[in-house]
Amino acid sequence: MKDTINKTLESYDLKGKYLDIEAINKLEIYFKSANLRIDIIKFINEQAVLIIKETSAELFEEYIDLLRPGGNAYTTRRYAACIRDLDYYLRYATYSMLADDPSILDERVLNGLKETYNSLGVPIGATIRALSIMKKIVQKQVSQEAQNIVSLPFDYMINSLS
Ligand code: CYC
Repeated sequence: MKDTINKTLESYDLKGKYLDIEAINKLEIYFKSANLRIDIIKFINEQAVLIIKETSAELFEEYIDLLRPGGNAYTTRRYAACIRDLDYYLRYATYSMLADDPSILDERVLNGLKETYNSLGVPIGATIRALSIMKKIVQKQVSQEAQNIVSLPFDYMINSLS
């Protein structure tokens, strides 16, 4: 698990160098965005249940067959697994937004996920769609300057599953 600070320090420590202007600039940008990052994750934490509810409602409206016999989210056990997965995506997205780094997504969410989904018949296309719906729902409720911070982890998960 990395963030901008330990990523920068690790690389300068490896070179045995003091932080140069390039590193300082990078850190300054990160520190300046810290309050915004905190505001975003505070908002998402408070709205998490609603965000997941809206995401699943939109997803299953588009992919209604998933809820019917033979669909991957059919039976309450599998429906619950799907809602739980959406919650994982949202929670880890907030961690990644705070760190400004996607490595936690690789470590905790994405490693082996495609293989697991394929072996259980969880449709990856619908999962990617769910991530993009979730991203849109969060984006429309945050400020203009928060848009990139919000989109980064969702785009990262979407790319990794594509
Ligand atoms: C299952 N989702 C799973 C499983 C894992 C994950 C490991 C198999 C084990 C289990 O059922 O718990 C995902 N587990 C994770 C992730 C983490 C983790 C991401 C990181 C913290 O620990 N089905 C659909 C929808 C989609 C869906 C498109 C919701 C977006 O049709 C999800 N995931 C889904 C379903 C299952 C599942 C239905 C159960 C499949 C089954 O058992 O047949």
